[in-house]
This record gives sequence, C-alpha cells and structure tokens, in this order.
Amino acid sequence: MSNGDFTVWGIGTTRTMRVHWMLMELGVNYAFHAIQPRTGETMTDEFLRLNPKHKIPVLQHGSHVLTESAAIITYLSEAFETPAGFYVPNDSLGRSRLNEWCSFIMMELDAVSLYVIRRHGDLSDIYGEAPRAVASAKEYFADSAGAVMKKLPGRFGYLMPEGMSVADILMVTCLDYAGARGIAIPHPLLEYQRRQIQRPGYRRAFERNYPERHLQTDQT
Ligand SMILES: N[C@@H](CCC(=O)N[C@@H](CS)C(=O)NCC(=O)O)C(=O)O
Repeated sequence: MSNGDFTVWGIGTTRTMRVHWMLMELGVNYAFHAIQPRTGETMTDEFLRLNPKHKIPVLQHGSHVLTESAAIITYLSEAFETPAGFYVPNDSLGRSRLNEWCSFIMMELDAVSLYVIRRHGDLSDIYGEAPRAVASAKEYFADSAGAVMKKLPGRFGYLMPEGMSVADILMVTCLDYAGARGIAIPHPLLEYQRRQIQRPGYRRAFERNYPERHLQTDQT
C-alpha cells in the first residue's frame, strides 16, 4: 500500500477527470495544479520537463512521474488498498479481461472516435476541417457502443462482473464526452453512465475537475 506525496497536473478534460475520479474513489488526499490544455500552461519549461508531450494529466508520486490517463489510474488502483466494491485483478486471466476492456476503450472509443471528433471538430483551426471524418467517427463510436451492448446484454452494473474497475472510469468518461457531442448512446449504456455519475467519488472529482460547472460534461 502506498502513501503520501501525490500531485496531479491538469483539470477540465475527460482525461484529467479520470485521475481525479480514481483518487476520489481511493479517498486519497493529493495536491493538484489546475492547469488546462491550450492555455500555454502545458508549454512552460517546468511542465515540459515533466511531460515533453505537453499533455495533461500528469501524476507525480514522489520522484515517479507518470503520463497517460489509463496508465495513471491503473497505477493508482494498484498502489493503494483496494476500496470495497472495486476490482483490481491479481492474476493473469483477470488482468487480460480488464486489459481487453481498457484497450478497446482507449483505442476504439477514445483515440479512433473521440479524438478524431475533437481534432477535426473543435480544433479544426489547428488540425484541419474534415466533416466526413467527424461524421464517420461519430458513427464508429455509436457502432462500438452497440457492440458493448451485445457483449453485455440487458441492464448491467459494471464492465467487469467482479465490480467497478478502472475500465468503468475510462468508459464513463468516454460516454460523457460522446453524449456532449450528440452521439446517441444505447439506452442500457446510458443508464449505466447515469448510475456511475451518481457516485460520490465521481461528483467530488467533477467539482475539482470542472470547478466552474454544474454536473455536466465536457471537452478534451
Ligand atoms: N493519451 C493521453 C491524451 C492526453 C491529452 O490529449 N491531453 C490533452 C487534453 S485532454 C492535452 O493536454 N492537450 C494539450 C496539448 O495538446 O498541448 C491521455 O489519455 O492522457
């Protein structure tokens, strides 16, 4: 079990939300720097020394510096005593099933769908207009969400049958972003999202991550 000296860099995006949410679920006190993307705050010498990719979130645990939201929350889930109801696999079979979800969410939903929408939608002045790519990324997200529903038919509690896991944090934050971009989410998945965002940990993280908003989402 770990203790002390955690600092998070970044607020205001679905990726930073993941880290605050994980820490709130763990009930860990931590310091944070409320920097946001595209404000110049990710381009300072101090920040670039931590993350030359100039991206948030970043976690500092003592001298250990970690980037990539999925890697950060997985590290945190393993660094502390597991909270009641939370699932951290301790065998290769369990880890393989969890990794399958996390890879799917980070690649097919986050990178291939949502980040394309972000780059060629809100950030088209930087990355170029590509309305066909945006439309097809939205369709791809909806299609992938449909595949989740085929894998988990009916009402379900969490992605892993053993309980809440880092995969749920990744999934719900992707659904938050997709919903805010008008992507139709299948009803049971929408119910799942609504249940997760009632969690006290989510709500506390939301206040920290989006200090100027009422419970609503998002942008990256
Ligand atoms: N794969 C990374 C993506 C991080 C990322 O794209 N962060 C964006 C905000 S969500 C950022 O910091 N952008 C600032 C920039 O591109 O300079 C993760 O999951 O942590």
